[in-house]
Amino acid sequence: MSINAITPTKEFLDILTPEYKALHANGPYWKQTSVDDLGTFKEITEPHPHCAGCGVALGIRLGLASLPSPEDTIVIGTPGCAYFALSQSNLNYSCTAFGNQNSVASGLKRMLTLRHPGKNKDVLVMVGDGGVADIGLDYTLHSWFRGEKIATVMLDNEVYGNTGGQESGMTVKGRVLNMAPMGKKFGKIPVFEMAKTAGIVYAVRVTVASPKKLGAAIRRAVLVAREIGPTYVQAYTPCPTNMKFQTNKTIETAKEAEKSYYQYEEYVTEAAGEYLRGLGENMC
Ligand SMILES: Cc1ncc(C[n+]2csc(CCOP(=O)(O)OP(=O)(O)O)c2C)c(N)n1
Ligand SMILES: [Mg+2]
Repeated sequence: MSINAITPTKEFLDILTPEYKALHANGPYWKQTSVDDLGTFKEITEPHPHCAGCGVALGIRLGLASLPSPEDTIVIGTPGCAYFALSQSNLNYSCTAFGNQNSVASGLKRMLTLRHPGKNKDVLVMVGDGGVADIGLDYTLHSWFRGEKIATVMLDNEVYGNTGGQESGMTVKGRVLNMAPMGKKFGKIPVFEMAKTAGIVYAVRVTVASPKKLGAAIRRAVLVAREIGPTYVQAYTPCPTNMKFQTNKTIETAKEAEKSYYQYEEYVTEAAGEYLRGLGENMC
């Protein structure tokens, strides 16, 4: 893949939107970036189609700014709010049928490894909590048991945001939603803990209220997945539309969660730690 991987077709140039042209001209392919550089390049088209104050869109922007090799990365999504931003990024992107993202990612990673021996081709899954914890749970866990060298990011807004507000496995107990009027009857599925027993070699639980930590988590998850094994980042990305808080309170909401049930945790196996230290990564 080269920096020209996403190239507008000449014949269509005159009908492409200015936003898409700006994205192509100023996308994140040219240099290694970090969350500190946000605002100096475009990671997705603006305006993006998410609701005001969307935590998922913020999580995606932080993640895309942190990729170690964006030009050699393919992002795998699935239906959900994340899809709308990812499909408008200047990156190789593919959307799967709802839930089977880690199966598709496994196949792609194996194919890229065979096709480009000796080169790093990063496969990054970025999907919602419903995609990971509900319909995709078995595929996700099995990709971890198999030790597939892919990074999985859950953008956890604790709801099926895209379809109007049904409860997900990651919704907290008792939460009343547009389409869960009686309140959820059980607590969050412990995917973070399950990841550890399913063979994940590096995992981080984090929120969008800690942008540098979130960026570092995604960068490290991609790096470790190259050499050591499957990695997982669970990022809390609160949804003002469904949780019904003010659109300027997203970070505040995430900060509150950090103090109670969404504490930062970095789980590093010995092999992953040794590899990261060898790359000069100072652990949080
Ligand atoms: C097989 C299948 N079942 C159901 C759907 C409908 N569907 C689309 S998105 C979605 C929920 C997504 O929730 P989540 O993964 O949490 O993402 P969010 O929209 O909250 O970001 C559902 C049920 C679908 N597209 N395909
Ligand atoms: Mg969701």
